[in-house]
Amino acid sequence: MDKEKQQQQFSLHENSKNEGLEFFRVSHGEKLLTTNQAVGVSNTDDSLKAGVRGPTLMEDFHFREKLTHFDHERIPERVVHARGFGVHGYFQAYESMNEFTKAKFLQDPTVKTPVFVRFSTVVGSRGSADTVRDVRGFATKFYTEDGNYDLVANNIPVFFIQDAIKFPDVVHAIKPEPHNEIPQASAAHDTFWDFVVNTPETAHMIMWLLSDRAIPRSFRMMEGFGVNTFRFINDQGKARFVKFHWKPLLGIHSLVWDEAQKLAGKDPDYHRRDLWEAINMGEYPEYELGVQMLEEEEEFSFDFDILDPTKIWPEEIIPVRRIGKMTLNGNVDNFFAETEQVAFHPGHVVPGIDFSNDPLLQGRLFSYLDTQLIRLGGPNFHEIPINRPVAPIHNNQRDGYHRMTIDRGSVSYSPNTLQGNAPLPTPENGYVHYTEKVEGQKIRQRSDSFMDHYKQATLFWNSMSNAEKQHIIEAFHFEVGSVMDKGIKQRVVDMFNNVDGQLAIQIAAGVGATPPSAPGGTGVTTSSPALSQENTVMNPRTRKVAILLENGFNYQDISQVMEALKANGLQAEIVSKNLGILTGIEGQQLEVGKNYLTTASIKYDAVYIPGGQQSIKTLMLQGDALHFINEAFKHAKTIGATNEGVDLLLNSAIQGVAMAGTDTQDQLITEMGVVTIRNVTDINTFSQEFINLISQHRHWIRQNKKQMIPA
Ligand code: HDE
Repeated sequence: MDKEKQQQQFSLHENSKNEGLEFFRVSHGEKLLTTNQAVGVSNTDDSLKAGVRGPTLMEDFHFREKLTHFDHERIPERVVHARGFGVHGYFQAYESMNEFTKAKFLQDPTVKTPVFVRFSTVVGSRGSADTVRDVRGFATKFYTEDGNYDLVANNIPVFFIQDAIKFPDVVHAIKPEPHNEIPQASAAHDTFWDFVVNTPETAHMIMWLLSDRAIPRSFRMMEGFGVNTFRFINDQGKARFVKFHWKPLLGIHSLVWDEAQKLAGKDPDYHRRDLWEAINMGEYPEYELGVQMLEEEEEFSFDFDILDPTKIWPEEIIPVRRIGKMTLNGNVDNFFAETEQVAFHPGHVVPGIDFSNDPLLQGRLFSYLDTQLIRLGGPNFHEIPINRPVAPIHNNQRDGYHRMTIDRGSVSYSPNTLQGNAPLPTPENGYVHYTEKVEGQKIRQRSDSFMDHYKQATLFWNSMSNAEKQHIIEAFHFEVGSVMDKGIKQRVVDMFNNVDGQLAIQIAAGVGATPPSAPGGTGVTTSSPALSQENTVMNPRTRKVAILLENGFNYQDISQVMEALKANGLQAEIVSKNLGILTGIEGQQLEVGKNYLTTASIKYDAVYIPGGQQSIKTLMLQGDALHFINEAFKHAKTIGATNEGVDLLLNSAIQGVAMAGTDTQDQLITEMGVVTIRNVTDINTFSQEFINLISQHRHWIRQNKKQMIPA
């Protein structure tokens, strides 16, 4: 690397990581084919043979190189979080956090620190589906001027276990069962629930895992949580406990279970495609970085232990302060080079951020480097372009597999006089571990303060809306209903009776177990509004609307709605029986985006049916179109129809559930998230109402009607 390139790489600005990567990027278009030794290749389709029908010759170095490289082009997938998707971006602080931390990237609001984020699922293999019920990983690497800082977070704020020594157990239990490798990417099997009923500390996390949080609508619409307790250290050396949060500006939104399952088949790449497309369109996802801070003296002020990773710090008690914003604005050039090879580690901290004694965090500090040594094949993976800090590296570490750096000179030890003892430690600026006082006997024991496993699970349950509660019960019915062992099912009921009596009764009813005999619950009656998705930001931007259309459509209807959708940042796509061009009543032409084979209602947030007698007549005869509407209704999505379009809804299963009076009246009617209007040319009020309904995400008022809809 020449000096000029080096300089560029080390000056910190929004683009400094990108510039560092530029050095390694290669394009192959309009280039001549060579071997890895840069020798020109004359033919890559026929191996060198002794006679046209004879055996292949060993001396065919091009054949050998091509096959050998291919034979070795897989590396082990991550033991957890194997399936992921990475994107570039930058972070900018809102204000200086100097009072609390000396971390450089949190000092100057004019500085844009480059980041790389990898979202992931935990349980499934690399090729598994995106929309499975699972925790999502949300790992961020900040390339700061003081070195790399990794915030290795999840979208759920608590964890299954309290001590890292149990991590192999929980992962073995939840992964596919070892004898037959079934099921893929799912907790719905005996070994996992066997572990749960034998491990009461999982109760709180299970409530989150079975809630809507575990089936996000988009990576762009979920929170991130550092889970473990860390420390902020300021330049006077004062420490405070801190928990990290990411808050998505689009709000927190989820799929429904039936939709998530169907998407897993129809579009296993649903989440990565959503993120890829949003970034390509310039709709950059944004997340605010939030911190909850506690003074050291407050360590014992709560009825939970602040070091216990199965507990949240309720936001109403310890507020989240939003201290900056991350914008994700760049897709990768190469999935393997960037997303697959990136290596995160909660132990990658910078001065100003330190650890706590959270026993889960302590174990994590060992595990990440250890797993990466084998996954990335040796100790030099920090030299892989995506992992390189933008700040310079100088030390006496040498050699090992895949060493790229050419370290000059004879000195690779310290102390030395030959090089003036360089590279020199810097006591003033270098990382100094917080001088926490610790004393105690060596002991394998859990602290008594970690022993309550149910109170916050009750708090979570209390905080859910009726619809969210219903989803959790249905998730129990699916997950525990998939368990074969009757004893385990019964123990699930008994265990969750400790959380809430009604919950346990309802679980029992769906899984064929006996309702609990003892009264349930913890006595906790409070709730935390921050936990319910019902209280999140409602924003229609980037939502996708399917427009069902055939020849003979009313152009006036569709053009007005499409314009309004575009003006509000929503996406519209025409769906029809066949791809190609459709013609309106007055000859206007529109291109079909998808047919019923290449898409489905589950890939949209809303459905619109414009008027046009002929178009509607054709649609009425299409089972696919009616199914599309029924399914969208069942999944609680916004549905809109104008003029003759209303007749199509009256032909669907919605009729009788949510269409009272629609066939006779002309004015705008909204019922259960279905909006209609007839006999009008100006449908501006309709468009506004339609968008307003879409911004509400889903209409749970239909919750009890969904059984009536055949879809
Ligand atoms: Fe991880 N975790 N983890 N984890 N984790 C890994 O590291 C581990 C935990 C998280 O996109 C592994 O490089 C232990 C909590 C994310 O590359 C491994 C324990 C949280 C990712 C590992 C935990 C996480 C990982 C596997 C309990 C949320 C994906 C591959 C003591 C705060 C990062 C790898 C990426 C990955 C160990 C628990 C988040 C094996 C031992 C809690 C987002 O080292």
